[in-house]
Amino acid sequence: MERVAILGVPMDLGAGRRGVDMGPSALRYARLAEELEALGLAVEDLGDVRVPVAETLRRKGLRPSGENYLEEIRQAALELKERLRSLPEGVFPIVLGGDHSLSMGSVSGVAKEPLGVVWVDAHADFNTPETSPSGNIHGMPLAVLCGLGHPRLTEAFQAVDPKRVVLVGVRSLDPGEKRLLREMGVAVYTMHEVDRLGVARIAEEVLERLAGLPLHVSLDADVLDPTLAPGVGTPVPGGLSYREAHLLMEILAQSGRVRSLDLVEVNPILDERNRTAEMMVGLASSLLGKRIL
Ligand code: HAR
Ligand code: MN
Ligand code: MN
Repeated sequence: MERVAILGVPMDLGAGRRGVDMGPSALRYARLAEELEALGLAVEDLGDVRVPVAETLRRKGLRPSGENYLEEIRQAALELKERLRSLPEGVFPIVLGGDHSLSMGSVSGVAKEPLGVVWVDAHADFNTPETSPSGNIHGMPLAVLCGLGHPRLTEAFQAVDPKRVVLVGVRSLDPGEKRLLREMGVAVYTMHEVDRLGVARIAEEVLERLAGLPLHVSLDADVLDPTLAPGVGTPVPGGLSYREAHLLMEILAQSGRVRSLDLVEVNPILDERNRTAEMMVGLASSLLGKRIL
């Protein structure tokens, strides 16, 4: 029986608005563990990584230079990294967010060997302090993982070759991000490609491009169309449909190569009766092998 470890990161310090710190609770309340157990998986919830309470830090962590709460986020992501490093071989970690800055810790934590990263997001999260329009670190983690950004972050979390990263579902990019993505040669399937090619073809291309590598999937709830997933801080119209999102998870699951997963950016304050968390739990089930027939 495959073993799954759940680890929460109740952090919203990387986001521009409050509430994603409650995402891990919402995902647990949406019966993540029970749904996975129903698939025959052995699930253990390891609790949460320690994250400082935002109200104890307000103002203190805000930087005019544009990387808000850098040290606090770094520390939480480092703890996540260490906890993932110490998991026994063969355990499949699911990290619950929390804002997407935690993925600096999750990806670097699982990247003991060369790894392919599938970043499923309306955004590319490829800003640096210089290109970020907001100073919010949740817009920067993929750049950091590829070695770009604040040295305090890249020295701790650089972990992937940009050629082994694929973005899917993107529809909101800042000008500096576009330039950096091109310069680094990151593969980007925007919603334009989703419309033109379809998710099935894209998923096959992703598996081909990352051939032979174990895969980490980082799933940002805002990749979904906001009509399906209203509980996100930065909704962007024109996202993945219910079936597009599930089909992507199903095809990745069938490859047998996915080793770890992030479920991030669920904001229960902005949600409707927890439907965004429920949607994310459904997608996690598909990625871990749930089949229609
Ligand atoms: N690109 C914008 C910024 O850097 C918005 C970043 C977005 N938010 C997320 N991450 N939810 O995917 O400020
Ligand atoms: Mn994101
Ligand atoms: Mn996003």
